[in-house]
Amino acid sequence: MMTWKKSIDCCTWNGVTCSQYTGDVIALSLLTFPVPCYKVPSTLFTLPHLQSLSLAFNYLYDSQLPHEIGMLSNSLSHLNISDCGLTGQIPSEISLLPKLVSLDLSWNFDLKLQPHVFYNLLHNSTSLDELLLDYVNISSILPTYLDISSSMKALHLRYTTLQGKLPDNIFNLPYLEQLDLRNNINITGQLPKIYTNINIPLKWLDLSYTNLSGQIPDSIAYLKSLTYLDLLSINLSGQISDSIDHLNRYVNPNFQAFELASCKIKVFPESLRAMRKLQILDLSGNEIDGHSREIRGIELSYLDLSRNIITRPFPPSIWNMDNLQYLNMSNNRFSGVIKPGDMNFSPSVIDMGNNSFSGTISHAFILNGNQFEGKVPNCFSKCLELEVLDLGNNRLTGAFPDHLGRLPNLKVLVFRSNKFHGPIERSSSMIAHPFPSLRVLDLSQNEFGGHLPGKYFQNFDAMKNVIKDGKNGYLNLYYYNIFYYIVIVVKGQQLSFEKISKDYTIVDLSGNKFEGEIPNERCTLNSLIVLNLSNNHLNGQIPQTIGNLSEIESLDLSRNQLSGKIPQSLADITSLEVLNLSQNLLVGRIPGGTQLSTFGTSFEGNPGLCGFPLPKECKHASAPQLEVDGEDESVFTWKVVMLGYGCGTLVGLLLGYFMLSTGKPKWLNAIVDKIEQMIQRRQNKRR
Ligand SMILES: *[C@@H]1O[C@H](CO)[C@@H](O)[C@H](O)[C@H]1NC(C)=O
Ligand SMILES: *[C@@H]1O[C@H](CO)[C@@H](O)[C@H](O)[C@H]1NC(C)=O
Ligand SMILES: CC(=O)N[C@H]1CO[C@H](CO)[C@@H](O)[C@@H]1O
Repeated sequence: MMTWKKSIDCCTWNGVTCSQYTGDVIALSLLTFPVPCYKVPSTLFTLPHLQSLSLAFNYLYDSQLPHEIGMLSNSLSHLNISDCGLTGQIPSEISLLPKLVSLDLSWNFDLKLQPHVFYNLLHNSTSLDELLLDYVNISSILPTYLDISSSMKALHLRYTTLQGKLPDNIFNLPYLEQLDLRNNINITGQLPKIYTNINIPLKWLDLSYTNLSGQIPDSIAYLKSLTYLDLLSINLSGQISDSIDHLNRYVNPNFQAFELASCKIKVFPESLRAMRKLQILDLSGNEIDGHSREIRGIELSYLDLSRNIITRPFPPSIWNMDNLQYLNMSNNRFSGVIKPGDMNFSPSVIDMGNNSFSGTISHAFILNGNQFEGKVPNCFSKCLELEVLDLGNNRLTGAFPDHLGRLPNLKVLVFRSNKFHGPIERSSSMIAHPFPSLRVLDLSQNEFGGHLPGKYFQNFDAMKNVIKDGKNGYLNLYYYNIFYYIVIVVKGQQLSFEKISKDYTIVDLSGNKFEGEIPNERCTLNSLIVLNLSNNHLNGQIPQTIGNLSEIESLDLSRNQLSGKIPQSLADITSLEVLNLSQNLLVGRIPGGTQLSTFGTSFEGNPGLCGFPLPKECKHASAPQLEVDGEDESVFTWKVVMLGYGCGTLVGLLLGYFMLSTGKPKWLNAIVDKIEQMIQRRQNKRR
């Protein structure tokens, strides 16, 4: 509302529409408030002629939808408060808005709707033509006979914890065009038979992730308007392929989406060939091992054949699908060579992981876990939208592809376990502001060498000055409804993440050949949470300024040649949960009286170290090193790294990591429970 100044006519404010005739405010669309808003502003309900109110995608911090919504009963026709963090009960006044045409309260994870209000909305709101309640907790039992007003065209009830048998008349609703009951795992029963072939207007049917069983009735072919069918993960038994091919025979050539994942299908349904307008094809998680000839000649924008047992060479016709945005071929046994130039298009997501591809890569996104060889091609530098590049676990060689530094949106870069070599920074080829958005850098298990990449660190703007108030949101690793994962080692465990907090960053340079000192810089890394420099050739002392890492939770410097004594400042970091200094050349007394003594095995393999928790007692002779700490020139400290995270931040990590770690950071406690719920729901949803 910052743009709203009192002096000018309110009808000219952003998002405000006034009636041409009366000058009354009739529509308000507050797509993202410029400032966080803590509740639904009650003044909104005093606009007596308001017809349309949209607050979607604003975060309203746990506020409730007030009863005052009833004050708009004479005017309100469109209400959209989706994805706003609303909580509590939806007031019953919502079903007393006679002019309401469209109601969208979806994606508010803690919102509840009482069953009687739900039935009123379905039955008595005679103007309502779309009711979108995805993720609202309704918990009511579906009636055997679904009695909805004749105006209703779209009913979206994903993940609403509805229960009971699928109503017998879902194919008998004369006006309903969209029915979405996805992810209501307590809905049981079978797909009802259809006894009439009069025009059934149903275009969109999503019954995925419900507990339906039985077979697809042949009469499903009567759904002549159907263009979107999603029966993903339904426990259908019997001759599923037969039913599909029956549908195949009667197939509506206008089909746009065909999603039959996890349905035990063994062959590509032949009817695909007839679906010339198909956009979305999801046959993932089946038992298909055959040819994919049937998808030739279709212009898909979404193709998921993952988790099958396809052993064929990769179908080249896919490379000619100009509109393809999402391609998931992972977890099959596709073989063959992908040649540079094969892929003439740039999908937002490609996942070809866990196959048996060989050859060089041309253009890709997530290609983790193949056997790609060769260099990272330059064509990536054209992917200006690229946010995540995971080429981990391949056999890529060559120097660090520093042209990636030009990608303005690249946030996650994973090169783990390849055969890259050489220095990361070559002053000759440094671009001015490399990697401005990078937050997660995993170059572990390669053969990179030279000094730690201080210049890069200096430029990682997205890792600096992060205000960790939990409000920065997440980089979601999903596209459409599909989630993919980034696998990273955190606190010694390999974890997979589907969502990355924008607050956190991680740098894992372990298992390389980096050499030289960890230089000193008098900056603060006060937000760093995870840093892994283990298994390199770093030498010199652990700098006194390490104490500036006041929030670090996981620090692994093991298996280097670090010398000198452990600085007291390290011992003073209270946030440390994992510390590993083993296999170095450290000497002297382990600072006592602090939590360092709880890191039992973190000091092993440093013959010169003594004192608790090591069994070796300290002799007085080992005291002299004490004087070495200080700020004089000879002390090696954190220059590179500090420079890098530049007075700002190398911050910790990902949501999953917080969920799995026992000690949640204090500032996160307030929101973590809610996020856990969300994740749980999403995980269930994925299931
Ligand atoms: C650091 O990296 C090494 C090698 O990649 C790994 O084994 C170790 O578990 C990591 N340390 C932590 C604390 O995550
Ligand atoms: C510390 O690192 C060493 C070598 O990398 C490893 O063997 C050991 O298990 C690690 N110890 C702890 C406590 O993580
Ligand atoms: C900003 C900050 O905390 N800087 C500290 C970094 O560490 C050195 C040495 O311990 C301190 O002198 C600085 O004050």
